[in-house]
Amino acid sequence: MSDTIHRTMGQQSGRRSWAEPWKIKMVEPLRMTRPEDRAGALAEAGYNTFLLRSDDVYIDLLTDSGTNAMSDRQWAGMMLGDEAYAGSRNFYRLEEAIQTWYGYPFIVPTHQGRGAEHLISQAAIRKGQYVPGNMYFTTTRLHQELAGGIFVDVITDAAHDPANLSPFKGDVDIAKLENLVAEHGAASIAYVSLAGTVNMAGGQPVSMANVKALSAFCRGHGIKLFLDATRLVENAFFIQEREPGYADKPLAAIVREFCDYSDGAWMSAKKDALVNIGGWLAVRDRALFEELRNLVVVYEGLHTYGGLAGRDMEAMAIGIAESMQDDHMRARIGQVRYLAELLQDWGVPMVQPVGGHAIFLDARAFYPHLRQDQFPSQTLAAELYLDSGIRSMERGIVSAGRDPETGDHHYPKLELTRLTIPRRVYTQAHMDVVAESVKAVYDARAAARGLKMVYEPRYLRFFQARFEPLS
Ligand code: PLI
Repeated sequence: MSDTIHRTMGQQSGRRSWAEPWKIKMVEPLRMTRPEDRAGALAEAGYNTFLLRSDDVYIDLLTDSGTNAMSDRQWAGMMLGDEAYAGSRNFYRLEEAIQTWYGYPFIVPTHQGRGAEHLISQAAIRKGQYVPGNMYFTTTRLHQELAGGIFVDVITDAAHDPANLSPFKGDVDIAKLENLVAEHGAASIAYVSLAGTVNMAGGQPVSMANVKALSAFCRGHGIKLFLDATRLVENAFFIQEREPGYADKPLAAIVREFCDYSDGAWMSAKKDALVNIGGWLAVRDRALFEELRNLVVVYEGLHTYGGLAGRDMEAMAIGIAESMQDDHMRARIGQVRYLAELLQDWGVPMVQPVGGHAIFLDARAFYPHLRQDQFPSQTLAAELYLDSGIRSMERGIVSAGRDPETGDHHYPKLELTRLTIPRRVYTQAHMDVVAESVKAVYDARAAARGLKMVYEPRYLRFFQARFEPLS
Protein backbone atom coordinates (compact mmCIF):
# COMPACT_ATOMS: atom_id res chain seq x y z
CA MET A 1 0.00 0.00 0.00
CA SER A 2 1.35 3.41 -0.93
CA ASP A 3 1.89 5.73 2.06
CA THR A 4 0.72 8.72 0.07
CA ILE A 5 -2.53 7.89 -1.58
CA HIS A 6 -4.53 5.25 0.21
CA ARG A 7 -8.15 6.26 0.58
CA THR A 8 -8.59 4.89 4.11
CA MET A 9 -6.20 7.52 5.38
CA GLY A 10 -9.16 9.86 5.78
CA GLN A 11 -9.90 8.25 9.11
CA GLN A 12 -6.36 8.57 10.38
CA SER A 13 -4.84 11.57 12.09
CA GLY A 14 -1.75 13.11 10.56
CA ARG A 15 -3.12 12.57 7.08
CA ARG A 16 -1.24 14.36 4.28
CA SER A 17 -3.02 13.86 0.94
CA TRP A 18 -1.89 14.95 -2.49
CA ALA A 19 -4.18 16.61 -4.98
CA GLU A 20 -3.95 17.71 -8.58
CA PRO A 21 -2.00 20.96 -9.21
CA TRP A 22 -4.93 22.47 -11.15
CA LYS A 23 -8.59 23.30 -10.71
CA ILE A 24 -11.48 22.88 -13.13
CA LYS A 25 -12.64 25.88 -15.20
CA MET A 26 -14.93 24.24 -17.74
CA VAL A 27 -16.85 20.96 -17.71
CA GLU A 28 -18.03 18.62 -20.44
CA PRO A 29 -21.29 16.81 -19.58
CA LEU A 30 -21.25 13.01 -19.85
CA ARG A 31 -24.15 10.88 -20.99
CA MET A 32 -25.26 8.35 -18.40
CA THR A 33 -25.97 5.11 -20.28
CA ARG A 34 -28.59 2.42 -19.57
CA PRO A 35 -27.87 -1.34 -19.65
CA GLU A 36 -30.32 -2.05 -22.47
CA ASP A 37 -28.80 0.72 -24.62
CA ARG A 38 -25.30 -0.58 -23.97
CA ALA A 39 -26.17 -4.12 -25.09
CA GLY A 40 -27.50 -2.75 -28.41
CA ALA A 41 -24.58 -0.37 -28.91
CA LEU A 42 -22.02 -3.12 -28.26
CA ALA A 43 -23.67 -5.55 -30.67
CA GLU A 44 -23.77 -2.83 -33.31
CA ALA A 45 -20.05 -2.18 -32.68
CA GLY A 46 -19.19 -5.84 -33.30
CA TYR A 47 -18.06 -6.23 -29.66
CA ASN A 48 -15.11 -3.97 -30.45
CA THR A 49 -14.81 -0.93 -28.18
CA PHE A 50 -13.06 1.00 -30.99
CA LEU A 51 -16.31 0.84 -32.97
CA LEU A 52 -18.53 2.34 -30.24
CA ARG A 53 -19.74 5.91 -30.62
CA SER A 54 -18.28 8.04 -27.87
CA ASP A 55 -21.81 9.29 -27.08
CA ASP A 56 -22.59 5.75 -25.94
CA VAL A 57 -19.67 5.74 -23.47
CA TYR A 58 -19.82 6.96 -19.87
CA ILE A 59 -16.18 6.92 -18.70
CA ASP A 60 -13.80 6.64 -21.64
CA LEU A 61 -10.59 4.78 -20.77
CA LEU A 62 -9.94 3.57 -24.31
CA THR A 63 -6.73 5.56 -24.55
CA ASP A 64 -4.65 8.40 -23.16
CA SER A 65 -3.90 9.44 -26.75
CA GLY A 66 -5.23 12.85 -27.73
CA THR A 67 -7.74 12.69 -24.87
CA ASN A 68 -5.88 15.15 -22.64
CA ALA A 69 -7.53 18.23 -21.13
CA MET A 70 -5.52 21.25 -22.25
CA SER A 71 -4.69 24.05 -19.82
CA ASP A 72 -5.96 27.62 -20.06
CA ARG A 73 -2.43 28.55 -21.24
CA GLN A 74 -2.67 26.06 -24.08
CA TRP A 75 -6.14 27.31 -25.08
CA ALA A 76 -4.84 30.88 -25.00
CA GLY A 77 -1.96 29.70 -27.20
CA MET A 78 -4.47 28.35 -29.72
CA MET A 79 -5.53 31.96 -30.34
CA LEU A 80 -1.95 32.79 -31.30
CA GLY A 81 -2.01 30.38 -34.23
CA ASP A 82 -0.14 31.69 -37.25
CA GLU A 83 -1.76 29.76 -40.09
CA ALA A 84 0.74 30.77 -42.75
CA TYR A 85 1.46 27.90 -45.14
CA ALA A 86 5.20 28.41 -44.75
CA GLY A 87 7.34 29.56 -41.82
CA SER A 88 4.57 29.78 -39.18
CA ARG A 89 5.86 31.42 -36.01
CA ASN A 90 4.35 28.54 -34.03
CA PHE A 91 6.70 26.11 -35.76
CA TYR A 92 9.67 28.04 -34.44
CA ARG A 93 8.16 27.99 -30.95
CA LEU A 94 7.73 24.21 -31.21
CA GLU A 95 11.22 23.77 -32.59
CA GLU A 96 12.65 25.73 -29.69
CA ALA A 97 10.62 23.74 -27.13
CA ILE A 98 11.90 20.39 -28.50
CA GLN A 99 15.48 21.68 -28.67
CA THR A 100 15.22 22.98 -25.09
CA TRP A 101 13.49 20.06 -23.38
CA TYR A 102 14.62 17.07 -25.47
CA GLY A 103 17.92 18.46 -26.77
CA TYR A 104 17.80 17.48 -30.45
CA PRO A 105 18.91 20.10 -32.99
CA PHE A 106 16.85 19.17 -36.10
CA ILE A 107 13.04 18.93 -35.89
CA VAL A 108 10.33 17.76 -38.29
CA PRO A 109 6.69 18.21 -37.19
CA THR A 110 4.18 15.45 -38.06
CA HIS A 111 0.43 15.15 -37.70
CA GLN A 112 0.84 12.47 -34.98
CA GLY A 113 3.18 9.68 -33.89
CA ARG A 114 2.60 7.26 -36.76
CA GLY A 115 3.38 10.01 -39.27
CA ALA A 116 6.82 10.28 -37.67
CA GLU A 117 7.17 6.47 -37.55
CA HIS A 118 6.44 6.32 -41.25
CA LEU A 119 9.12 8.87 -42.11
CA ILE A 120 11.88 7.42 -39.93
CA SER A 121 11.10 3.89 -41.16
CA GLN A 122 11.24 4.94 -44.82
CA ALA A 123 14.45 6.93 -44.31
CA ALA A 124 16.42 4.60 -42.06
CA ILE A 125 15.42 1.00 -42.94
CA ARG A 126 16.65 -0.93 -45.98
CA LYS A 127 14.70 -4.01 -47.09
CA GLY A 128 15.69 -7.08 -45.08
CA GLN A 129 17.31 -5.15 -42.20
CA TYR A 130 16.47 -5.98 -38.58
CA VAL A 131 14.91 -3.46 -36.23
CA PRO A 132 15.42 -4.58 -32.63
CA GLY A 133 13.09 -2.97 -30.10
CA ASN A 134 11.93 -3.23 -26.49
CA MET A 135 8.66 -4.98 -27.34
CA TYR A 136 6.58 -4.14 -30.36
CA PHE A 137 4.12 -1.31 -30.58
CA THR A 138 1.34 -1.81 -33.14
CA THR A 139 1.89 1.18 -35.45
CA THR A 140 5.68 1.30 -34.90
CA ARG A 141 6.18 -2.33 -35.97
CA LEU A 142 3.81 -2.02 -38.93
CA HIS A 143 5.71 0.96 -40.35
CA GLN A 144 9.00 -0.88 -39.83
CA GLU A 145 7.58 -3.91 -41.67
CA LEU A 146 6.07 -1.82 -44.48
CA ALA A 147 9.56 -0.33 -45.01
CA GLY A 148 10.95 -3.87 -45.42
CA GLY A 149 12.32 -4.21 -41.88
CA ILE A 150 12.12 -7.24 -39.61
CA PHE A 151 11.17 -6.41 -36.03
CA VAL A 152 13.02 -8.34 -33.31
CA ASP A 153 11.90 -8.14 -29.68
CA VAL A 154 14.93 -7.64 -27.41
CA ILE A 155 13.12 -6.61 -24.24
CA THR A 156 14.01 -8.31 -20.96
CA ASP A 157 12.10 -11.58 -20.30
CA ALA A 158 10.58 -10.02 -17.16
CA ALA A 159 8.43 -7.79 -19.39
CA HIS A 160 6.45 -10.80 -20.60
CA ASP A 161 5.48 -11.85 -17.07
CA PRO A 162 2.63 -9.80 -15.53
CA ALA A 163 3.57 -10.89 -12.00
CA ASN A 164 7.27 -10.06 -12.20
CA LEU A 165 7.94 -7.08 -9.89
CA SER A 166 11.21 -5.83 -11.43
CA PRO A 167 11.35 -2.02 -11.36
CA PHE A 168 12.53 -1.59 -14.98
CA LYS A 169 10.70 -4.17 -17.06
CA GLY A 170 11.09 -1.96 -20.14
CA ASP A 171 14.87 -2.51 -20.28
CA VAL A 172 16.52 -4.05 -23.31
CA ASP A 173 18.26 -7.36 -22.63
CA ILE A 174 21.57 -6.35 -24.19
CA ALA A 175 22.64 -10.00 -24.49
CA LYS A 176 19.74 -10.55 -26.92
CA LEU A 177 20.95 -7.61 -29.00
CA GLU A 178 24.54 -8.89 -28.89
CA ASN A 179 23.35 -12.25 -30.20
CA LEU A 180 21.48 -10.60 -33.06
CA VAL A 181 24.55 -8.56 -34.02
CA ALA A 182 26.84 -11.59 -33.68
CA GLU A 183 24.56 -13.66 -35.92
CA HIS A 184 23.82 -11.13 -38.67
CA GLY A 185 26.43 -8.37 -38.35
CA ALA A 186 25.98 -4.74 -37.35
CA ALA A 187 25.28 -3.67 -40.95
CA SER A 188 22.09 -5.75 -40.93
CA ILE A 189 20.63 -3.64 -38.10
CA ALA A 190 18.73 -0.55 -39.31
CA TYR A 191 18.66 0.99 -35.84
CA VAL A 192 17.61 0.11 -32.31
CA SER A 193 14.09 1.33 -31.49
CA LEU A 194 13.76 2.10 -27.77
CA ALA A 195 10.45 3.19 -26.23
CA GLY A 196 10.12 4.90 -22.86
CA THR A 197 7.44 3.33 -20.60
CA VAL A 198 6.75 0.38 -22.87
CA ASN A 199 3.09 0.55 -23.75
CA MET A 200 2.38 -3.09 -24.63
CA ALA A 201 4.28 -4.33 -21.55
CA GLY A 202 1.98 -2.36 -19.25
CA GLY A 203 3.67 1.04 -19.28
CA GLN A 204 6.93 -0.36 -17.89
CA PRO A 205 9.94 1.98 -17.68
CA VAL A 206 13.49 1.80 -19.01
CA SER A 207 16.31 2.61 -16.57
CA MET A 208 18.95 5.25 -17.20
CA ALA A 209 21.60 2.55 -16.66
CA ASN A 210 20.07 0.53 -19.48
CA VAL A 211 19.92 3.35 -22.04
CA LYS A 212 23.47 4.28 -21.11
CA ALA A 213 24.74 0.73 -21.66
CA LEU A 214 22.67 0.39 -24.82
CA SER A 215 24.07 3.62 -26.21
CA ALA A 216 27.64 2.46 -25.53
CA PHE A 217 26.91 -0.85 -27.26
CA CYS A 218 25.32 0.84 -30.28
CA ARG A 219 28.10 3.39 -30.67
CA GLY A 220 30.68 0.60 -30.40
CA HIS A 221 29.03 -1.13 -33.38
CA GLY A 222 28.09 1.96 -35.39
CA ILE A 223 24.35 1.31 -34.86
CA LYS A 224 21.93 4.21 -34.43
CA LEU A 225 19.68 4.39 -31.36
CA PHE A 226 16.31 6.10 -31.81
CA LEU A 227 13.79 6.69 -29.03
CA ASP A 228 10.04 6.57 -29.06
CA ALA A 229 9.65 9.54 -26.69
CA THR A 230 5.85 9.34 -26.59
CA ARG A 231 5.75 8.78 -22.80
CA LEU A 232 9.35 9.60 -21.90
CA VAL A 233 8.44 12.09 -19.16
CA GLU A 234 6.43 9.33 -17.47
CA ASN A 235 9.50 7.12 -17.83
CA ALA A 236 11.58 9.83 -16.13
CA PHE A 237 9.19 9.78 -13.16
CA PHE A 238 10.04 6.10 -12.55
CA ILE A 239 13.78 6.79 -12.86
CA GLN A 240 13.43 9.58 -10.30
CA GLU A 241 11.49 7.28 -7.98
CA ARG A 242 13.43 4.03 -8.40
CA GLU A 243 16.96 4.54 -9.70
CA PRO A 244 19.74 5.46 -7.27
CA GLY A 245 21.10 8.97 -7.78
CA TYR A 246 17.99 10.48 -9.41
CA ALA A 247 15.68 11.24 -6.46
CA ASP A 248 16.71 14.91 -6.36
CA LYS A 249 16.87 15.51 -10.10
CA PRO A 250 13.92 17.26 -11.78
CA LEU A 251 12.09 15.27 -14.44
CA ALA A 252 13.25 17.71 -17.11
CA ALA A 253 16.91 16.98 -16.34
CA ILE A 254 16.25 13.22 -16.41
CA VAL A 255 14.47 13.43 -19.78
CA ARG A 256 17.33 15.48 -21.20
CA GLU A 257 19.99 13.05 -19.95
CA PHE A 258 18.03 10.10 -21.38
CA CYS A 259 17.80 11.76 -24.80
CA ASP A 260 21.51 12.60 -24.73
CA TYR A 261 22.21 8.87 -25.14
CA SER A 262 20.26 8.67 -28.41
CA ASP A 263 20.66 9.75 -32.03
CA GLY A 264 17.11 10.98 -32.35
CA ALA A 265 13.51 10.45 -31.32
CA TRP A 266 9.93 10.55 -32.46
CA MET A 267 6.92 11.36 -30.38
CA SER A 268 3.18 11.07 -30.45
CA ALA A 269 2.57 14.39 -28.67
CA LYS A 270 -0.99 13.20 -27.99
CA LYS A 271 0.28 11.55 -24.80
CA ASP A 272 2.90 13.23 -22.55
CA ALA A 273 2.67 16.57 -24.35
CA LEU A 274 -0.93 17.22 -23.28
CA VAL A 275 -2.44 18.00 -26.67
CA ASN A 276 -5.24 16.49 -28.74
CA ILE A 277 -3.22 16.12 -31.94
CA GLY A 278 0.42 16.36 -33.00
CA GLY A 279 3.77 14.63 -33.25
CA TRP A 280 7.37 15.20 -34.18
CA LEU A 281 10.59 13.60 -35.28
CA ALA A 282 13.99 14.95 -34.26
CA VAL A 283 17.54 13.88 -35.08
CA ARG A 284 21.14 14.96 -34.59
CA ASP A 285 22.42 14.01 -38.04
CA ARG A 286 22.05 16.76 -40.66
CA ALA A 287 22.02 14.45 -43.69
CA LEU A 288 19.27 12.28 -42.19
CA PHE A 289 17.37 15.44 -41.31
CA GLU A 290 17.55 16.64 -44.93
CA GLU A 291 16.08 13.30 -46.04
CA LEU A 292 13.28 13.45 -43.44
CA ARG A 293 12.52 17.07 -44.25
CA ASN A 294 12.18 16.09 -47.88
CA LEU A 295 9.92 13.09 -47.12
CA VAL A 296 7.62 15.10 -44.85
CA VAL A 297 6.48 17.30 -47.73
CA VAL A 298 5.37 14.18 -49.61
CA TYR A 299 3.36 12.53 -46.82
CA GLU A 300 2.47 15.09 -44.13
CA GLY A 301 2.76 18.71 -45.27
CA LEU A 302 5.39 21.42 -45.55
CA HIS A 303 8.36 21.00 -43.19
CA THR A 304 7.16 23.90 -41.03
CA TYR A 305 3.73 22.41 -40.29
CA GLY A 306 3.85 18.66 -41.02
CA GLY A 307 0.06 18.26 -41.21
CA LEU A 308 -0.69 20.46 -38.21
CA ALA A 309 -2.39 23.82 -37.86
CA GLY A 310 -0.21 26.59 -36.42
CA ARG A 311 -2.43 26.67 -33.32
CA ASP A 312 -1.79 22.95 -32.73
CA MET A 313 1.97 23.53 -32.78
CA GLU A 314 1.57 26.37 -30.27
CA ALA A 315 -0.48 24.17 -27.92
CA MET A 316 2.16 21.46 -28.25
CA ALA A 317 5.03 23.82 -27.43
CA ILE A 318 3.22 24.93 -24.26
CA GLY A 319 2.15 21.35 -23.42
CA ILE A 320 5.72 20.07 -23.63
CA ALA A 321 6.80 22.57 -20.96
CA GLU A 322 3.81 21.68 -18.75
CA SER A 323 4.49 17.95 -19.10
CA MET A 324 7.95 18.36 -17.58
CA GLN A 325 6.63 19.75 -14.28
CA ASP A 326 7.19 17.34 -11.43
CA ASP A 327 3.92 18.22 -9.67
CA HIS A 328 1.94 17.47 -12.81
CA MET A 329 3.50 14.05 -13.24
CA ARG A 330 3.14 13.12 -9.57
CA ALA A 331 -0.60 13.73 -9.83
CA ARG A 332 -0.90 12.02 -13.21
CA ILE A 333 0.74 8.80 -12.08
CA GLY A 334 -0.79 9.16 -8.60
CA GLN A 335 -4.24 8.86 -10.15
CA VAL A 336 -3.29 5.68 -12.02
CA ARG A 337 -1.98 4.25 -8.75
CA TYR A 338 -5.10 5.25 -6.86
CA LEU A 339 -7.21 3.12 -9.20
CA ALA A 340 -4.69 0.28 -9.04
CA GLU A 341 -4.77 0.18 -5.25
CA LEU A 342 -8.55 -0.08 -5.16
CA LEU A 343 -8.41 -3.03 -7.54
CA GLN A 344 -5.50 -4.72 -5.82
CA ASP A 345 -7.36 -4.64 -2.51
CA TRP A 346 -10.04 -6.77 -4.20
CA GLY A 347 -7.51 -9.18 -5.69
CA VAL A 348 -8.16 -8.17 -9.31
CA PRO A 349 -5.26 -9.53 -11.44
CA MET A 350 -3.19 -6.92 -13.29
CA VAL A 351 0.29 -6.26 -14.60
CA GLN A 352 2.69 -5.43 -11.77
CA PRO A 353 4.28 -3.03 -11.01
CA VAL A 354 1.60 -0.62 -12.20
CA GLY A 355 2.91 1.52 -15.07
CA GLY A 356 2.56 5.17 -15.98
CA HIS A 357 -0.52 5.60 -18.13
CA ALA A 358 -2.88 2.74 -17.46
CA ILE A 359 -3.94 -0.30 -15.51
CA PHE A 360 -3.46 -3.44 -17.59
CA LEU A 361 -5.87 -6.12 -16.37
CA ASP A 362 -4.52 -9.65 -16.81
CA ALA A 363 -7.27 -11.24 -18.89
CA ARG A 364 -5.66 -14.71 -18.81
CA ALA A 365 -5.90 -14.69 -15.02
CA PHE A 366 -9.42 -13.21 -15.21
CA TYR A 367 -10.69 -15.89 -17.56
CA PRO A 368 -8.51 -18.99 -17.20
CA HIS A 369 -11.29 -21.03 -18.84
CA LEU A 370 -10.98 -19.14 -22.16
CA ARG A 371 -8.40 -20.05 -24.83
CA GLN A 372 -6.37 -17.18 -26.24
CA ASP A 373 -8.14 -17.54 -29.60
CA GLN A 374 -11.44 -17.00 -27.79
CA PHE A 375 -10.15 -13.47 -27.18
CA PRO A 376 -10.18 -13.10 -23.39
CA SER A 377 -9.03 -9.44 -23.38
CA GLN A 378 -11.59 -8.45 -25.99
CA THR A 379 -14.22 -10.29 -23.94
CA LEU A 380 -13.21 -8.43 -20.79
CA ALA A 381 -13.42 -5.06 -22.56
CA ALA A 382 -16.92 -5.99 -23.78
CA GLU A 383 -18.08 -7.14 -20.33
CA LEU A 384 -16.84 -3.92 -18.70
CA TYR A 385 -18.72 -1.82 -21.20
CA LEU A 386 -21.90 -3.84 -20.67
CA ASP A 387 -21.60 -3.49 -16.90
CA SER A 388 -21.17 0.27 -16.66
CA GLY A 389 -20.49 2.02 -19.97
CA ILE A 390 -16.75 2.17 -19.26
CA ARG A 391 -14.67 1.85 -22.41
CA SER A 392 -11.31 0.02 -22.27
CA MET A 393 -9.02 -1.45 -24.94
CA GLU A 394 -7.87 -4.94 -25.93
CA ARG A 395 -4.09 -5.37 -25.76
CA GLY A 396 -3.63 -9.05 -26.44
CA ILE A 397 -3.89 -11.44 -29.37
CA VAL A 398 -6.07 -9.11 -31.47
CA SER A 399 -3.62 -6.20 -31.12
CA ALA A 400 -0.65 -8.49 -31.80
CA GLY A 401 -1.95 -9.24 -35.33
CA ARG A 402 -0.44 -11.85 -37.64
CA ASP A 403 3.08 -12.86 -38.61
CA PRO A 404 3.65 -11.28 -42.08
CA GLU A 405 5.63 -14.38 -43.21
CA THR A 406 3.37 -17.22 -42.04
CA GLY A 407 0.03 -15.43 -41.74
CA ASP A 408 -0.59 -17.09 -38.33
CA HIS A 409 -1.82 -15.15 -35.31
CA HIS A 410 0.96 -13.83 -33.10
CA TYR A 411 0.26 -15.37 -29.67
CA PRO A 412 1.64 -12.79 -27.21
CA LYS A 413 2.40 -13.93 -23.67
CA LEU A 414 0.57 -10.87 -22.38
CA GLU A 415 -3.21 -10.96 -22.84
CA LEU A 416 -4.29 -7.65 -21.35
CA THR A 417 -7.21 -5.24 -21.17
CA ARG A 418 -6.10 -1.65 -20.73
CA LEU A 419 -7.86 0.94 -18.58
CA THR A 420 -6.06 4.02 -19.86
CA ILE A 421 -6.28 7.23 -17.88
CA PRO A 422 -6.54 10.47 -19.90
CA ARG A 423 -4.49 13.32 -18.40
CA ARG A 424 -6.31 15.95 -16.30
CA VAL A 425 -9.76 14.66 -17.35
CA TYR A 426 -11.41 12.46 -14.71
CA THR A 427 -11.78 12.80 -10.96
CA GLN A 428 -11.11 10.42 -8.10
CA ALA A 429 -14.86 9.69 -7.98
CA HIS A 430 -14.71 8.47 -11.59
CA MET A 431 -11.90 6.15 -10.55
CA ASP A 432 -14.10 4.76 -7.76
CA VAL A 433 -16.87 4.02 -10.26
CA VAL A 434 -14.39 2.29 -12.57
CA ALA A 435 -12.96 0.16 -9.77
CA GLU A 436 -16.40 -0.97 -8.63
CA SER A 437 -17.37 -1.95 -12.17
CA VAL A 438 -14.17 -3.95 -12.67
CA LYS A 439 -14.89 -5.73 -9.39
CA ALA A 440 -18.44 -6.59 -10.50
CA VAL A 441 -17.12 -8.03 -13.77
CA TYR A 442 -14.44 -9.93 -11.87
CA ASP A 443 -17.04 -11.42 -9.52
CA ALA A 444 -19.04 -12.61 -12.57
CA ARG A 445 -15.96 -13.95 -14.40
CA ALA A 446 -16.96 -17.62 -14.45
CA ALA A 447 -19.94 -16.84 -16.71
CA ALA A 448 -17.88 -15.25 -19.54
CA ARG A 449 -18.01 -17.29 -22.74
CA GLY A 450 -15.58 -15.57 -25.11
CA LEU A 451 -15.87 -14.25 -28.66
CA LYS A 452 -15.19 -15.30 -32.23
CA MET A 453 -13.79 -12.92 -34.85
CA VAL A 454 -16.15 -12.49 -37.80
CA TYR A 455 -14.39 -9.69 -39.69
CA GLU A 456 -10.64 -9.05 -39.82
CA PRO A 457 -9.13 -6.07 -41.66
CA ARG A 458 -5.66 -6.40 -43.19
CA TYR A 459 -3.73 -3.79 -41.19
CA LEU A 460 -3.89 -3.02 -37.45
CA ARG A 461 -6.90 -5.30 -37.13
CA PHE A 462 -7.74 -4.36 -33.54
CA PHE A 463 -9.11 -1.00 -34.69
CA GLN A 464 -11.85 -2.38 -36.94
CA ALA A 465 -12.25 -6.13 -36.33
CA ARG A 466 -15.75 -7.40 -35.52
CA PHE A 467 -16.73 -10.20 -33.15
CA GLU A 468 -19.75 -12.23 -32.05
CA PRO A 469 -20.32 -13.92 -28.70
CA LEU A 470 -19.58 -17.64 -28.54
CA SER A 471 -22.63 -19.57 -27.51
O1 PLI B 1 -1.35 7.39 -32.20
P1 PLI B 1 -0.17 8.11 -32.80
O2 PLI B 1 -0.05 7.90 -34.26
O3 PLI B 1 -0.09 9.54 -32.42
O4 PLI B 1 1.15 7.46 -32.12
C1 PLI B 1 1.52 6.15 -32.30
C2 PLI B 1 2.21 5.64 -31.07
C3 PLI B 1 3.56 5.51 -31.07
N1 PLI B 1 4.21 5.03 -29.97
C4 PLI B 1 3.57 4.69 -28.85
C5 PLI B 1 4.36 4.18 -27.69
C6 PLI B 1 2.19 4.82 -28.77
O5 PLI B 1 1.59 4.50 -27.64
C7 PLI B 1 1.47 5.31 -29.90
C8 PLI B 1 0.07 5.40 -29.91
N2 PLI B 1 -0.64 4.89 -28.91
C9 PLI B 1 -1.97 4.83 -28.80
C10 PLI B 1 -2.90 5.36 -29.84
C11 PLI B 1 -2.50 4.22 -27.60
O6 PLI B 1 -3.73 4.18 -27.44
O7 PLI B 1 -1.68 3.77 -26.79
